[in-house]
Amino acid sequence: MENNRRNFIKTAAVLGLTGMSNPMDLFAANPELSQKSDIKPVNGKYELPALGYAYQALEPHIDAKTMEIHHTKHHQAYINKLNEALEKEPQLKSMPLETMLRDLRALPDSVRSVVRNHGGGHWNHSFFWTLLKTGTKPSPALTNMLTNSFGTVDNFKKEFEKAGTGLFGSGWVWVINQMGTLKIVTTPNQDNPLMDLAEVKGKPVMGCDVWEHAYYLKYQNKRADYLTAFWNVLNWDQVEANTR
Ligand code: MN3
Repeated sequence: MENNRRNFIKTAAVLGLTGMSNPMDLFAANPELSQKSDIKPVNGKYELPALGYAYQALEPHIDAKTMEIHHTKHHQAYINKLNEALEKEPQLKSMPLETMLRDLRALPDSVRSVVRNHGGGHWNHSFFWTLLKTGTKPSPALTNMLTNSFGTVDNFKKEFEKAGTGLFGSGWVWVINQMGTLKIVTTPNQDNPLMDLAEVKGKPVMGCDVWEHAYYLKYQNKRADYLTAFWNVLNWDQVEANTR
């Protein structure tokens, strides 16, 4: 009984139904998400990871409705398409997603573009959710890294925003770690810097989804405003963890 009640509260919070002022209290870090680099199917199917926070947790910077649709519709759709494609090549189900993305050229023609687009979508969103949290700031160590790479933290932000607004169409802005130096890169669609076909390759330490579905409800066509607001919800602690 007690367990059912707890599960209900948890589910209600995830669905954004409780209206609690601090939904983070209900959640510990989600181990599934922290293992993002080893995303694998469970019983033959990739699954939608829990966010680990409520949809309204990022208000007012990213609104609850956007988060809910982005997670349950967009992210889920990438997973569904990926699962569907892998039915054609079931031997790939034992391979971590990241391994497939790093070597797309080695995949059978029948699934390569689906793994690139929808497998990329699954990896990118699983990574993105872990980067969202209000109330953190760059530690002295991360500030040092950013200063060494971009002059100042403010300049880093400016360059990141410029890359995001300058990206034509749908895609992602990333920060990659190249042997201790951080670098800003962009990718189209659901590509990412892990992929063998990426123009600039590297390990992502952060990324921002600049598809319109990530911001349109609240910001409409104003991608620049979304990118400015993004700094309020960036989990700097996770960014630092990703540099290690
Ligand atoms: Mn998206």
